[in-house]
Amino acid sequence: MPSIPEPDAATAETGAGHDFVVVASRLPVDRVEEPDGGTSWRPSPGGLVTALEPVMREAGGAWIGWSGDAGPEPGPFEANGLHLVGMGLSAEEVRDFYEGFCNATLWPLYHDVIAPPQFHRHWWEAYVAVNRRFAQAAATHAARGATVWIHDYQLQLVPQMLRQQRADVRIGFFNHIPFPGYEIFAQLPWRRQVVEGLLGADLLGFQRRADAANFLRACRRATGLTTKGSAVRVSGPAGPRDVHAAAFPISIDSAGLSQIAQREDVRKRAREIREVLGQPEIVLLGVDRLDYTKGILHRLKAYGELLNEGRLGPPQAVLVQVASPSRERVEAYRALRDEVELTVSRINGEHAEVGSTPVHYLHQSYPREEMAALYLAADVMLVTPLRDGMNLVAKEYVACRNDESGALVLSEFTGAADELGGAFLVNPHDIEGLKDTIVRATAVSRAEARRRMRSMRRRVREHDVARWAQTFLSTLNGPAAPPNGDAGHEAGADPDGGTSPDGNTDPGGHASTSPDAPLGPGAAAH
Ligand code: GDG
Repeated sequence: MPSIPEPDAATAETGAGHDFVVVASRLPVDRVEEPDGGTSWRPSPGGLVTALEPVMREAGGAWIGWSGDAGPEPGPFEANGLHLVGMGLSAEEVRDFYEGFCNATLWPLYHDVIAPPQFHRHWWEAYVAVNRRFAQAAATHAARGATVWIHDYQLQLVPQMLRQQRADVRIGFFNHIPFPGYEIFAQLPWRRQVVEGLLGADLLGFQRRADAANFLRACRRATGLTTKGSAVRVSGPAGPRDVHAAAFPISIDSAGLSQIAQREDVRKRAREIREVLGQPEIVLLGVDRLDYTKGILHRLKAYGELLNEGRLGPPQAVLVQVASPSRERVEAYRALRDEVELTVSRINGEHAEVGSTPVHYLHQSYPREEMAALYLAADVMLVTPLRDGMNLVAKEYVACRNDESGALVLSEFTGAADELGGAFLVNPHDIEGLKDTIVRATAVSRAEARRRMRSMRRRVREHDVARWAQTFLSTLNGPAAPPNGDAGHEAGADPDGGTSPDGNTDPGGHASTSPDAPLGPGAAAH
């Protein structure tokens, strides 16, 4: 494992900068403290790094991100042949920027205020300061005319801050989480600054068309700018330019995961899992970060009622719920953990017998192979978020089901629901509907399960994460989508700026911004 070189040496090595720069809140590696007191880095493979690694290697790209610990800035270093630039956050910034503004303001706000967002001015100040440092690092490490791809809600001000320093670079931004409707977004005291921050990009990618439509509406309402189709017209020192906002649904390394699921050791492990569960007819599975957006409590409520009613339960059916630890220092997450664990205990207390447990609750993180074995062991996958940008777990389950068996129960409020038509779609708030759908999924005929799974597998295979990255980057670097022109731009209402009232700027009011209308080149490509 490579250790961190002296920053000066590494900076010298990066020379005049990189032609491709990824800016994300986290690095694709985790810091490991060695027994001898030294530090090394272990790859933390995720879909994003799998997708971007080939592009990074070909372009000699750099990845700018935070290591995940409070402390000094690691600076530039190399790990696994990738050029990485480690950003530092102080303990106060971890509290105010990361746990505060990112996880207790933006996260609940952008997930339809499932939990109440908190607004604190000093958190906002930390957000501005950290975004400025990331923008500065991007400006330092990008070569002339480079492509810079910024990721997610933690860094929404970086596009504008970077453009102010480096008008020569091409800037893309991808939002991994939903972009909320304006009525919710408008609660944010700094809504105009956030929209303006994002508009520093050339291309803004969202998971779903509805997210892009919400953003375009926020542009009209919060800044009074005009939009036409997927384009927002902004003015700059070099004259007007169009920023495009479109849907680019993210995916997974489908082939890689499917291969893992075919390995004999993984298949054996899947059989072992079913054995230790007592060879039930039906294994139900939930896999989520322990997050209030994931609808874990709704799922447990539905399952608990099915047990009470004798419609499901051991020895015939058992539920395995993996809830991987997440954001444990944020109060709402601590409260959720208590509630989930109380609910699981109640269900098990009431329904377990010696040697037979209805809910197997695992508050742990597992290696990728174990996750694949769990997906293989599960007859019915329960994905019931109240709101989710995409939900990769749904796609991972599908990718692992090489024999085309298994059923996916999927919330309508996930981005994945727009793509996986073969799923059993549910509204997780409708507990009776959720219960009926779970029972229906457990009783599906082999032929129907196969038909549903086959169509979902085709989608996930053809639209993998590499295609997602290629589509986004070729759109970003391609000829400007619709030509710039000043005719026909819609006038935006500007309650903040006090111009014309919002007559008819909702989606639906204009075909170009309706959630059902194609929104630009990305949408057309999928
Ligand atoms: C955000 C958006 C969007 C979970 N536990 C373990 C583990 N995982 C992996 C899953 C999956 C990933 O974590 C979770 O991805 P999701 O998409 O389900 O959700 P978020 O973490 O909320 O991700 C989301 C995503 O960004 C991408 O744009 O889809 O909407 O919220 O890959 O497998 N992996 C391992 N052990 C675990 O215990 N190895």
